[in-house]
Amino acid sequence: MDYFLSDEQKMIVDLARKITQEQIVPNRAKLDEEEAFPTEILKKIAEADLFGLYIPEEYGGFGGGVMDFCLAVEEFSKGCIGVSVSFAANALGSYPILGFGTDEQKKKYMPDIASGKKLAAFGLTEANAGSDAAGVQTTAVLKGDHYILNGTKQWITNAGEADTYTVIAITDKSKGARGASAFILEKGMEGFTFGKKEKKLGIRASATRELIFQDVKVPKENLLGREGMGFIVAMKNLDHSRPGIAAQGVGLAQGALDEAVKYARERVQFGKPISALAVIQHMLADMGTKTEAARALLYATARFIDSKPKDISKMSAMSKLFATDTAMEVANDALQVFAGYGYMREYPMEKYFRDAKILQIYEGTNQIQRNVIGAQLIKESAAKK
Ligand code: COS
Repeated sequence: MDYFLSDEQKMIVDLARKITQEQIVPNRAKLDEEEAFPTEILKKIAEADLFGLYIPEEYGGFGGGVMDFCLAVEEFSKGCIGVSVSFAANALGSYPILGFGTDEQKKKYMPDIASGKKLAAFGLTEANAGSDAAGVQTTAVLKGDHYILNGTKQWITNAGEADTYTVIAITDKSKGARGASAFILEKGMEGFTFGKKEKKLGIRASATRELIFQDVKVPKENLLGREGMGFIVAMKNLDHSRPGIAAQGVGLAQGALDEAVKYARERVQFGKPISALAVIQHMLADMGTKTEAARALLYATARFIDSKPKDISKMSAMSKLFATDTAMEVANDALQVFAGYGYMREYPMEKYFRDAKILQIYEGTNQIQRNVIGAQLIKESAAKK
């Protein structure tokens, strides 16, 4: 299928594919087994200059957009989403700075993120603020030239590995969602520590930890936007980054499908390859059709966002919902094609299957995506009257 990529975009795909084939695929089982962060692979991604794809040139990036970023994420995800999420979380961690930071803040933080010298992470989720993002309890109290932060963030991707953190905290409890504010924190600030590395079902190469704030003194100039804008910063951040999760879904589905087709051609039962059986062909046909549909919706959404429309929430949520439900279904069916062998750890199918589940959960469960889409459809209908 030709999606009319530009020459630069084809180059991004080639570079990312090479890293996937040469670095990610040969190392993914070991990284998964050892639950080891993919530091060396991220270095290769930095050497290929792919960290700055979505970052404007004036801040050290490539000057591209969501589409360019998603193309790279999709390729890495064909190999391993434990690796690709460690790459993609940088966009989630840094978009609040790009979207709401001052020129000074962008100049200070973005070039190191664009070069891959420093990783970024985003801190929104807490023990009691998951789907209910407005339920954040971490507080930020202004005292002189500093905000004093107290609280704990949970399940933060890249926590401990990243140097730059964008964090949502409450500055005015009485105002609900409008009482939240966004801040830039740096690893090493006094009172800012990390919890233990979480043990997970899948994406075991990625690092997930708590962010713990005990009287952390954050300079006033690290506030992003204005006080009270934190919830909007978080929502707009998710609107921009959810297509990246869709790209993980498309890549994972394609990776699992490719393995299943190859296996079906090689596996002989009843005196012929199982690929000759209609039942297998039909499973592959459904997997291929859904994956291509997910890709088409993702690319349309990414290009739509790059055209800078006013409201992107609905399309962003649709692409995340469809691609990640597809990834779960395709991983399930691909494992079924491998049957008993698929259940064994020496084949990659059980890892695709374990990894796929998180896609329906992080950056908003797929139930939350349906809430966002449904609410927007109703709003659009009401606006027509
Ligand atoms: N862009 C801009 N503004 C937005 C917005 C968006 N995408 N989404 C909501 N807002 C605004 C609303 O317009 C509303 O503004 P007013 O107060 O002026 O009316 C305000 O923000 C509150 O919105 P709403 O009432 O819809 O908030 P809810 O508390 O009901 O929450 C959901 C909305 C469920 C969509 C939100 O909490 C959410 O996305 N949850 C999932 C969080 C998530 O993805 N977590 C994953 C971990 S982060 S990696």
